[in-house]
Amino acid sequence: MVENFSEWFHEILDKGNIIDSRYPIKGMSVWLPYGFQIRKYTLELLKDLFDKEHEEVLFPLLVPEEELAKEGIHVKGFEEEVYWVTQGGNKELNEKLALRPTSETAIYPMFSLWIRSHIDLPMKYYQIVNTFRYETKHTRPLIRVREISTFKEAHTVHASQAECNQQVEDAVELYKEFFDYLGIPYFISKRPEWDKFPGADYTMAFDTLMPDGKTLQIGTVHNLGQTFAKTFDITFENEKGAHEYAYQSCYGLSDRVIATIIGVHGDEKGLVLPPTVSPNHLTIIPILFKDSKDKVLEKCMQIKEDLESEGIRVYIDDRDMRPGKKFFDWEVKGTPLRLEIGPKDLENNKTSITRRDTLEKTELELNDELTEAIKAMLMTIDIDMSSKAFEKLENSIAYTENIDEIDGLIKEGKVVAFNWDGKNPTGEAIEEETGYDILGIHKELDDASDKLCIYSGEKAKYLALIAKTY
Ligand code: 5CA
Repeated sequence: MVENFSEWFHEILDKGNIIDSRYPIKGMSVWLPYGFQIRKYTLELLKDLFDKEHEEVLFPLLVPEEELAKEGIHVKGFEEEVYWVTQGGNKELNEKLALRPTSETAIYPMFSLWIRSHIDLPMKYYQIVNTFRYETKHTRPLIRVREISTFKEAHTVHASQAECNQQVEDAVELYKEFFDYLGIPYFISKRPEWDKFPGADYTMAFDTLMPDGKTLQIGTVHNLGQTFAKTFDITFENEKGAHEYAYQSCYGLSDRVIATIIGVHGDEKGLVLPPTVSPNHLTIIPILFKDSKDKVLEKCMQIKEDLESEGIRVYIDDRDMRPGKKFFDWEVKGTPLRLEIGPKDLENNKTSITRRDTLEKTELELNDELTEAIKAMLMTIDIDMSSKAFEKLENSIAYTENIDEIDGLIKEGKVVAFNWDGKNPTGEAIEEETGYDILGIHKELDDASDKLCIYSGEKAKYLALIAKTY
């Protein structure tokens, strides 16, 4: 799988009924029913986290050229990626309209109308929409797409820089919680200057490691300071009656979350879904023979009802086909637990359950304790999948003080930690010399530290990470 991650990934998207990327526009795909359900449960999880402190809104897809062009640095960052609508029917439009690549320029003119006083703040909105980016790098389903079909973007406005900085920290915590629920391990780094979001003061990024040894940016939190407020005239009257520009943050996740669930947890047999987002927690495969069919199915229904009353999602696969084929199907689809039950099991009052993550088979009594036993198994799967993934990520970090070792380590599948003086020219020279990307600042070094920058030999300020990235 590691050698052939790309092939494996495409095969899983197809066999797992996740998405069909044969849609006749490059970089755009169709969500299939099973994939759509995984997407749905993932969104539910995120919405639950957002809804505690954010309110959901929905802005239009189109952005007038005038608004998009307002924030100079921002528009420069996106100008080569914007899709334009120039005609309505046969008529040329008076003003070109952009398909949002992200929604700052759609949302902030409205913030300018809505925000008047410190009483209106903080404002914390989010929306889940599709965004469009004419990516010029090699497109890959879910990973680098031209229609991001599930863009979760939050935009917040605050009355002080301190509160805004706190929001950035809170957003990082929120994303940590979200990825923890999914058992997706991450590195958090402060992106280097040259790689921050266009228009932001600074960007905090989450990266995970994919099975091919490349890191994937799976989420970003941006501190926008007052830059956009100045451009879009977002002001408020503070407690002293003076007018001030507001402070803003924004943060986003994309379809990459699903790509990571697939890539991080999957194995050579297919998907391995964390229970939290799996369409079925447990799939029952009845072993059916003509004379005992009704009895077996009746038992299956009873088990299903018992489990569903405890919030466990159950599917009975009673298709008319060989059980072996069904086992194989559900292995590919990564259902966390598979329960088999046939006439013999009914006689012995037993059933066997197989865990997808470890492929371990356990016999259980068909009694009142079955539901509790299954609940406990799901919890164990959740914990085990997560620790396995986090452990793998931690073991992938290698430290070096010799720039010549970076290439070899990355080729072994490592993410490399090194000491950096934090200066832009040094960072860019390191990227140039190694051919890899600096993810950013992993940790600040102690003032008393005597570590030297791997490139300049000057006193190092940070422990930074460098990797082969998507
Ligand atoms: N407005 C901000 C925050 S909402 C923003 O657009 N940030 S971003 O450009 O960094 O995008 C947010 C996240 O979307 C990125 O961290 C990355 O994980 C994901 N992403 C960006 N471009 C693509 C793409 N073409 N395909 C899939 N995911 C993408």
